[in-house]
Parts: sequence; structure tokens; C-alpha cells
Amino acid sequence: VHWREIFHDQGPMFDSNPQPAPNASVTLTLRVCYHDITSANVVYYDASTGTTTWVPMSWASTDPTGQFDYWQGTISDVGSSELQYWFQINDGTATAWYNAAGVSSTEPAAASADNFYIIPGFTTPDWMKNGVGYQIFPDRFYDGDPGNDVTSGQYSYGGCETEQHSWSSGYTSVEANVSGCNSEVFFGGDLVGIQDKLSYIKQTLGANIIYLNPIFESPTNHKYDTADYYTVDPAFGTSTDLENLISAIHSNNNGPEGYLILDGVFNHTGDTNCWFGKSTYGNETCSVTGAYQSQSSPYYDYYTFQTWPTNYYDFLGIAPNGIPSMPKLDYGASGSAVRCQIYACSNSVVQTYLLPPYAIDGWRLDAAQYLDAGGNSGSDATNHQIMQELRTAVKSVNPNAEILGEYWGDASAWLDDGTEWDSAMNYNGFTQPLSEWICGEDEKGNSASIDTAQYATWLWDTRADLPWNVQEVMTNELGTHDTERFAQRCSATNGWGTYEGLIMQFTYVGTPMIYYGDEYGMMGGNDPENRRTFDWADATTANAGVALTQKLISLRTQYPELRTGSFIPLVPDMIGDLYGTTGIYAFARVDQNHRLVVVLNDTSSTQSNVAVPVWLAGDAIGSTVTDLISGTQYTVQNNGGRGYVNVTIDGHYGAILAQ
Ligand code: ARE
Repeated sequence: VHWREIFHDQGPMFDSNPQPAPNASVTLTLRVCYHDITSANVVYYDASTGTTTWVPMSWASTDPTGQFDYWQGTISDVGSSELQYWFQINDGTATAWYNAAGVSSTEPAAASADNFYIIPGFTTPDWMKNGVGYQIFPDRFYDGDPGNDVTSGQYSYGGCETEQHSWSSGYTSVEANVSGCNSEVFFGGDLVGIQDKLSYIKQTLGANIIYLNPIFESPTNHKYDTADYYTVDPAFGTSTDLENLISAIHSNNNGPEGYLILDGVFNHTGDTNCWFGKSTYGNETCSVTGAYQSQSSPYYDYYTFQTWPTNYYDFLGIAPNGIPSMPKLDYGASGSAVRCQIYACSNSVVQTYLLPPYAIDGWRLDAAQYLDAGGNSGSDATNHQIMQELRTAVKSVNPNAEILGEYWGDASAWLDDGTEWDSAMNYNGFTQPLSEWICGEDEKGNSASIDTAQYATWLWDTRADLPWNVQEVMTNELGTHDTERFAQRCSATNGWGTYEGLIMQFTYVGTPMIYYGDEYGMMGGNDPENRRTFDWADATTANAGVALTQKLISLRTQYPELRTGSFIPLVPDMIGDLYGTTGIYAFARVDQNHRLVVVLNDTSSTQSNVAVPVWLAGDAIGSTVTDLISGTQYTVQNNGGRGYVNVTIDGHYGAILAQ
């Protein structure tokens, strides 16, 4: 059996029904080398019954270039529980096996993360598959209403006073030292400011999914220590400002129809939350008695104390008082008041914002793996039960709402059976490998380097662990408010790494998520240096990064295969062949109607005559392809009966070849 040509994923050419309803029928298509095989089977395993079923496939067609045959098999009733499937391929003498991890001479295990999944009834939001995200740290984006700015000395937090800074683009140090204190520094960014600048996001760039870092009342600039989930922070605006912003985002008057994802910080509250009541700040008053104040507080069970009141579990839930400003909520008991308050009941935080008059479109779940009993560190059966309940609560209010988990490792435990999150922030399968490959540093700026073959394998392996409709909505970020800035990590490339990173971000499988400023190469180290003020002088297409981002988003909007098409590796190909040029990575995105070939040059100098095996994407010898970025045209050359293009690409740049 020839291995190089074998291909299947759950893109539109190869899977008739990637999100089947229970009992639906699914036809699976396998690509193999022309006239190479004598038989093939779909093999599927149902863990709920322990049964394995074989479906014989039959020859369906030959592709127009005469290089591939397509074989098909139909699972006529997928039932109602999760199935895993793989393929067996025979040529009369030898047998090959194929699952999401690729081709092999040994049969995959029946229950393996690397098999393909069919999860009847599981859908992820189509608007996430088709959209482009923009993440904003609100205090640092734009000050639309100077009247609501936090002023110097307005209140103190952790014993230190607030400090107001006037807007100063790309401000380099956000920590101020006032009489020995690291004062809490504010720049005045707010919701009205985001609305003022929506045309930059939606029209200039073309992004349409806004993800906001926390916006609810809290004494800090980052607002991960919530004082009141039901109140917009007064320095960010009012509930009316939020409603207006959401209407403007949803509207298609000022660019594409948009969507809003809010940061759900539900693992812990702030110690100034009235439920906890350890302290208050500013003019905050509490009409309830908090858990810290009395053991008969109605909120006493919301938290867990090792020794009341001073020793309580916080943030990570392991040791008490590591970050005392963030007491951990105790979700241990089924049916508990805190589960009701946060997500399960109709007046819960989660449901309140999903419903009118707000009607947000999704939640990013902060520190999601930790939600658990007070003294537990999460990632266990209780955490998964909480996430299942949370999904039920979210989807009962809006079946199209997005549930985006924050997890830095392999998140498949929350994603592989369709009962918890829709997707996760893709630190593990995008941010980290991309950074190590292009910048030679990990997402925190530590020196770490991988070569092109390792990069390709890393991406392939992480995708293989996830259902297809999850892969399509994993958020792909160059960086976030928790990483060093991408441009900083890649500073050795003199800005070119940002272009290469952007080309990858907008052509890869998943939802691109731009961290404000990354589109123009904003610099900055780790927290808090990654939260600098946006430089509005750069927000025009005179900036090469902004112009490239605009171009890439328009291509992604124009070509559906960039959003939902199959991902076919070309360099290295399915069997790891690198075709001789160091630092070149290439892949195709294809659907029934069209295909694009993306080529990246990860070296610092221009490479010419880079051989790209476009025959593996279905391009015919003698046909012409055009680089949609540079406009250069190439003819597909005959090399031993196979079609290649010989492209020229600048250092740390890329080409997107269209037929
Ligand atoms: C503040 C200071 C920091 C200081 C820290 C500790 O700014 O300089 O180091 O305090 O004293 C929020 C704020 C932060 C704030 C923090 C604590 O944004 O500025 O830091 O609260 O007050 C892990 C968690 C993950 C978490 C990251 C940061 O698993 O959930 O650490 N991310 C979320 C948010 C943060 C937020 C919080 C949680 C708390 O996105 O912004 O911080 O609500 C590895 C591990 C990961 C680890 C990751 C990052 O890969 O596998 O588990 O994530 O590194 O460190």
C-alpha cells in the first residue's frame, strides 16, 4: 500500500455529515493512491456497548488528475453514543491502517485518543468556525470616557493606592511605586472606548468576535478578583454601556455581524466580594454578611476555610492563602447554592448575561480546570461534573453560545466527548509550537526551539486528539495577557516573525484570536508588560502588520476552505518527507469546490525555487497558481510525473497559492 497519498479527515470532501444528529447516516471518504488497493474498511468502535463494527468500502471515483482514488463507506445509523473510527486498507498483499494520527502498519487500539470521533448530537458554534476573534484588555485599549477614569488615590487595594496614568501609547511600565507600594495602575480604557473603536476592529481589520478580559466590578486593573458579578465596573462604564456595546457588536451596520465572549472568572471571587466580605474598597458597601465575617453568613458554604476566617483556599485550591485576594469558590456539593448562583439557576451569572437585554454569545472560562471543592485542585470527576452541568445551563439558554475553556495543556479531557466545553484556548496546539518554531522561545519568552519536522508533528498530534468540530473552534492566539508579547519573543526577526505568525494564524484550522496590538507587533514582556496601552497611531493600513492582517482576514472570509476545509500536509507530507529545503512548511486547505496551498519560509532569508508538491493537494501539471499575497503566478511543473511549483518566498514570510 502506498502511504503518501492516503488521506482522510472530517472536512467537507471526506465526511458527509461531521456533526450528525443521533441515528443519522454518515458517509466517509478515503483518498488513496490511484489503482493501488483492492479493498478498504471503516472500522468503528462503540465504547458504550464494547462493539466493533466493520463497514466495507467501495471505489467511488478517481480525481481529475488521475493520481488518487476515492473509496467510500457509509455508517447508516450512527446511534446515539460516541463512536471512534479508523480505516483498514489492503492491496492484496499488505495492509495499512489509518486514523487521525496518520498511517501505520499496525491496527490502532479500539479506544484511542488518536481515532476519528463521531459524537451524535454534538455541535460547536458555526459563528466561531467562520469568525475571527479580537481579544481586548479593557483598561488598555481606548479611553472613550475620561469622566469614569479611576483617579490617583481614589481607593486603596492591598494597602496601596490607585494611580491614574493619562493615555500614553505603548506605555512601557505599568507598575508604579508609590511609597514602597506597587500601586494599582489605571489608564482609563473602557466600554465606550471599545465601541468608539469598533470600526477599526470590524471594518479596518475585519474581525468580528470580541473577547473581553473581565469587566465586572473589581478593585484591580485586570478584574480577575470579582467584587460583584452583577455590576459592570464603574471605571469601564455602566450596564447600559454594555448593552450598547453588545448591540453595536451584533449589528452589521458597521462591518460584519459580530459576537461577544466575556471572561467568566468563576473559580474564585475577589476578597472584596460581599459574599466573602474580608475587605471593601472605595465607596463599596455590602448589604450582606460575608463568609469571612460570620460563620452564619448565607455565603459561608460558598468558600472553604481550613481555619476560619484567616486560612481559606484560594485561586489554585491547593494551599490556603497563596493569593489571598482570590478566595476559591467551593463547588464540591451537587445542587449547592454556589452552583445555582454561578451557572445553574435562571438568575445565575452565566445565564443572566446570555439572556436579554445583554445576550452575549459565549463565556471564556478562567482557570476552568480548577473549579472543584474548596480544597481540591480540580481536573477530577467533580470538575468534569461541574463542566457538564455548566454546558447544560449555557446551551439551555442559547444552544449557539460558545464555551471556551482556559487550559494550557492537552485539553482533550474536556473536549473529546461533547459534554463539556466547545473548545479551549490553543496554547498547547498553536501558541507554544508556533512560538518555538518561529521565535526560538516559548510563550513565556524562555529559550526553546523546534525544527520544522517537530513543529509539523506537534500540530498534527494535538489535532489528532480532538474531534473535528472542536478543532475548528480552538482559538489560535499568537499571545495573550498571560504570555510575553509575540513580537517581543520574535524580536530577532526584526518584525518579520509577526508576518509569518499572522499568515499561519489565519490559514490554520481553528478560530484566529488576535490579542490587541499583536497585529502591529506590539512589544512587551510577561505580565504586566504584556498589557501596554494600544498605540492608535499604528491602527492604520500604513502599518504593514495591520495591512497584512486585513488582507488575511479578507482571504479567510472569501475562501471557506480556510475556515472549514480539510488540512492536508504537503511539506512535510503525510509520511514526513521534507523535500529538501530547510525551514519550509506547507499545507493545503481544501473543500469540494476549491483549494489553497499555504507555504511558510521559517528561515531569515529569501528562499527561491522551493519545491512544493502541490500534486498532493490535487493541482494538475501545467495549471497555474497565483500567490494571493504577492500576486506572483507560478506554473505547476512536471517532476517525474508529479506536479510541483517552485516558489520564491521572503524570509519569515509566506505564500498562499490559489488555482
Ligand atoms: C499577579 C501579578 C503577577 C504575579 C501574580 C502572582 O500580575 O505578576 O506573578 O499576581 O502573585 C490574574 C491577573 C494576574 C495576576 C493574577 C493573580 O491577570 O495579573 O497576577 O490574577 O492575582 C496558570 C493558571 C491559569 C492562569 C495563569 C496566569 O492555570 O488559569 O496561571 N490564567 C488565568 C487568567 C489570568 C488571571 C488568572 C487566571 C487568575 O488568564 O490573567 O491572573 O484569575 C503553565 C501552567 C498553567 C499556567 C501557565 C501560566 O503553562 O501549565 O497552569 O496557568 O503556565 O503561568
